[in-house]
Amino acid sequence: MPQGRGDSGHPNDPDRLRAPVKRTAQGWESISWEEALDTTIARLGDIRDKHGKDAIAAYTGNPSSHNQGLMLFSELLPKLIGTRNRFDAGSIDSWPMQLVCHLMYGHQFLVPVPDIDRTRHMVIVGANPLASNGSMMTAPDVQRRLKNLRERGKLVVIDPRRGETAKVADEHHFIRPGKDPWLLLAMIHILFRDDRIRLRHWQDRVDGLDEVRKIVADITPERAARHCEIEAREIERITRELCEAECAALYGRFGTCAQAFGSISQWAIQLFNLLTGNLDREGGTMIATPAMNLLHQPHVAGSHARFRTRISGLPECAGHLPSVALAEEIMTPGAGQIRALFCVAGNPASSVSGSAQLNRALGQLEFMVALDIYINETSRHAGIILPSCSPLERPHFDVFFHAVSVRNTVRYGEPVFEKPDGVLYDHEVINGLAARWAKRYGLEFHPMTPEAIIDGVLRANGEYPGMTLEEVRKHPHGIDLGALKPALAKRLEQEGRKLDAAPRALLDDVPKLLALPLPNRSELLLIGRRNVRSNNSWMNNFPRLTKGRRHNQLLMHPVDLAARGIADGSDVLVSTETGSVRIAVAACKDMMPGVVSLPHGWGQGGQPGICLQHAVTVPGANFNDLVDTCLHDATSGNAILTGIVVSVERIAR
Ligand SMILES: Nc1nc2c(c(=O)[nH]1)N[C@H]1C(S)=C(S)[C@@H](COP(=O)(O)OP(=O)(O)OC[C@H]3O[C@@H](n4cnc5c(=O)[nH]c(N)nc54)[C@H](O)[C@@H]3O)O[C@H]1N2
Ligand SMILES: Nc1nc2c(c(=O)[nH]1)N[C@H]1C(S)=C(S)[C@@H](COP(=O)(O)OP(=O)(O)OC[C@H]3O[C@@H](n4cnc5c(=O)[nH]c(N)nc54)[C@H](O)[C@@H]3O)O[C@H]1N2
Ligand SMILES: [Mo]
Repeated sequence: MPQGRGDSGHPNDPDRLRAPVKRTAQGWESISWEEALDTTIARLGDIRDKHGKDAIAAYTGNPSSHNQGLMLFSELLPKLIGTRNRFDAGSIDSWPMQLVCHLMYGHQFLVPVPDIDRTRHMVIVGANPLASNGSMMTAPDVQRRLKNLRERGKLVVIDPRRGETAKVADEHHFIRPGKDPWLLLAMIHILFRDDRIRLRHWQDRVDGLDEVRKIVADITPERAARHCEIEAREIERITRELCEAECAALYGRFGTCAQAFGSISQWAIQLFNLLTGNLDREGGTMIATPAMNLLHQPHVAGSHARFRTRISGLPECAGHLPSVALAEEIMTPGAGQIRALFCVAGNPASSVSGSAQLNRALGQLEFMVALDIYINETSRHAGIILPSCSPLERPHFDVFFHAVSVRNTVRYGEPVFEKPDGVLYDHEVINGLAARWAKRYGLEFHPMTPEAIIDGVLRANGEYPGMTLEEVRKHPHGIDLGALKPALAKRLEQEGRKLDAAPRALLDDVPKLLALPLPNRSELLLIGRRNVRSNNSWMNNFPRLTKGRRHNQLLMHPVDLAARGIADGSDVLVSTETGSVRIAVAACKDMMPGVVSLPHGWGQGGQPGICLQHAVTVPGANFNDLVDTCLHDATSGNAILTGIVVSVERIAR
């Protein structure tokens, strides 16, 4: 192994693709950009001509949100093609949150962010910012910020695992996975019961409060406690303390999105902040008003259920379809069947539920093109892979994450390394494809650069006069535009609308939640976790990140291990009706008894065709081999990736 390999990230990774490759009977072959782009469009065009535009699907992965070229360009080709089969990683992540914001506030990016620097009381439900660095809450050095918060007030974490953030909190409560809606709706029940509603500036600006009151009327803390396994008197106290704090913020992320009824959880979180007078208030939760203001873009405001997937009838959200439906849409014959995939910075074969099924589906596509830097679980199925610069070789402007930042900020980061010869930026690859498609179909197309678009949006934002990209570039460490300010009520007023506290799509789902039987306590439930040394599925090829203490075992409480006669450190078989994986188990008193935890994004080893020399040697298992694609949040179609019923067995020697 070369000295220092991987020390500076992707530029040194010997497996990183630097030129386009095509799959041949003899293996992968490097080809020129001309050939790669021409062939890709010829193949996609032929499929479109024969089977129609919906026969080409697009999938956009998570790194797109962290990449200016992809944030601004990944939709370009799918839109030119005109396919409605567009999927994204948001639907295995945050759709419930964005959908709720769209339904309540009218825009999917009107995401209230905890005012972490001023709040006096923060309750975190289903997020672990110390591992994730925050999510839909851009909070650099979150550890220091939480420490300061604790000096001012109190931090409470509600999580089935006593994880990194819970350990630095004042208080932690275990909760039964997937049962947050019970806790959160009971907290709202208490507000109505005890006359604790404080609307402040929202008075007369909210519709639907009566419906909310009615729907929580029977969700008493006692009833909720039997589902979520937090005692009723603790639910009362958590609620009371939030109400009595001078200002408070309730924040929930991945754990409360990718769960059964994730949309109801997210709705209840927004409602709670509203009803305690903390929404749109300093020290509570507020929307960011950054220099790059996506809120001025009405075409990205979001939408819901305007059309549905062909087979299972799952709803679109913001024009995209839920990724849990991708496999069946490829595998089920008939009009509208997907036959080609344009996969952009995504690894659905690892990251989406039902990995085994999706791998089979991807293998049966007529053609797939992957914009990716690696040959991994997903791109190994491609006919052509189009690589791009590594994150350190391109400039970076955070198109999205300033919009959910805990302060208003703007920054343009210059590349750390020079762009290598012959390597293209992601947007250049997409422009090359779009130009060819436009030519083939006689469509109009004018290539742009991310910088031109960003500059245009900065200039159009009247809030920060004189803000241009040139100005931002003069400040390599970024410009701090100040603390968040209340802006949501004003915005709704300008739009002549009220906040919708009781969107029909959410109300309609509550009876389904209430009809659920009490949990079966003998069931073992699987949850995930994140670690600072890995990022979803694609950072496992760096020896420096995978050496030392292993962090991807199955964590299990000693009581659960003993009940099954399993020894700490041994290999176990984790199974569901969908699949099973073999993995080492580690005893962990930080787990809630009855709950086990396995991180996602692992298990490259033993799979044919993956060209990640180091990652394939790292032991691990793919969580999503265990998850059925039929598991989704009914309102949004988001995948359920937590609270999965599993069995864990000793492997006989
Ligand atoms: N069980 C379980 N499943 C989960 C989760 C979980 O917690 N548990 N988390 C979910 C979440 S939150 C998310 S966001 C998804 C992620 O799902 P995906 O976005 O589908 O998967 P990633 O693992 O992030 O893979 C990203 C891909 O992009 C490539 N890539 C990285 N950088 C670049 C770049 O700059 N340009 C290009 N062109 N390609 C690049 C990588 O090589 C990799 O193939 O996974 C979800 N799946
Ligand atoms: N180092 C690192 N950072 C990352 C990522 C990464 O892979 N690695 N991924 C990035 C991405 S794509 C995202 S979306 C963000 C996610 O950011 P976060 O939402 O902060 O992510 P997680 O660390 O997955 O935290 C989810 C927490 O929910 C808990 N949980 C699981 N199920 C339940 C439940 O049913 N109820 C409750 N109350 N809690 C539950 C888990 O134990 C975990 O502590 O992180 C981002 N940052
Ligand atoms: Mo994510």
